[in-house]
Amino acid sequence: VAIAEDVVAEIQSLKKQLGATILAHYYQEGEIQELADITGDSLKLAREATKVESPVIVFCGVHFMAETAKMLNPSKKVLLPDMKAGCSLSDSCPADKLHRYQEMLRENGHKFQTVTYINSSAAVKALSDWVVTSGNAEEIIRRVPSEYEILFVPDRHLGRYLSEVTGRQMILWNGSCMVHEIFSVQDLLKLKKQMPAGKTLAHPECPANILEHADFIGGTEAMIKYVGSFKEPVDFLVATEANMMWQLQSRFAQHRYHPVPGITCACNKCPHMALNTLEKLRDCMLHQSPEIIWQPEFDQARKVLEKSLLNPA
Ligand code: CIZ
Repeated sequence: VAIAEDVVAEIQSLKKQLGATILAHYYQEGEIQELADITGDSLKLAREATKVESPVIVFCGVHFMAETAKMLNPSKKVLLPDMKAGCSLSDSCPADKLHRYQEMLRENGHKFQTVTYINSSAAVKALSDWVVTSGNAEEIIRRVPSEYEILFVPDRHLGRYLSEVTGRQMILWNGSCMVHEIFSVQDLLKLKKQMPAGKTLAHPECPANILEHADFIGGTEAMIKYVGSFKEPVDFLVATEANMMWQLQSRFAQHRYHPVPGITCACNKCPHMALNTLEKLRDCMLHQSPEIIWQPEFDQARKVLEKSLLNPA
């Protein structure tokens, strides 16, 4: 405990020294969320990043999120505590493979727009017409003119769900999130039996066999709104990255939160998000590294991000 307190004090002092704003995703450990100036999902954090006036942004999240912050506020130094904090969805869709696939579709006469989940690299965003998050995907898909087919990348589960709720046919990329893909249906059904009045929250990155048992389907900001609508104590069964429960607990302490177990784990956490620790948060400020450096593909990706995230219809 004493060591953690020292690190927290060091982080606070470095933050002042550098003039840093700490942004943290809801999937970070509670001790990191607690230290952040702003917590949020990727949509909220992307929008907040554009408003940061301090010279340094420390992004506690994964690589594509820090990259997005840099693209939307290029004059800032953007630090990420661990450069290896990646994303299985992003890894499933390399830009050269997507480019070849788009060419193949065009050669075969498809007229389509590419709608890309934010969990992707800047190079993939640069090949896209739109970037969506779980928070704005439905709205953006409704903006795609109906004469176009939609190529949705890289999350096939989110794409299937969005296709169902918007009624739009989609060509789906075969990617998935390593966290949301492995919730155990059997364990969820057991929990529901133990708590028949409980409410199940599921993220739309989960496969259909989990979503079909959910009382509420939505991204993390939507989950917060939904949970906040209950005044009396409720048992919530939570099928998203387990650190989300810290955020829910800190806002709505009257409820009880139960993680839906993964197939191989009782509490399903993202190993990439977990690479960021308090010590690495301190060290990245101390050394002003690792830093997100501007890449040539950022210019085009930035245009797609601005059109999609900062200009609501
Ligand atoms: O959009 C995000 O931040 C992710 C990855 C999940 C969510 O729903 O917040």
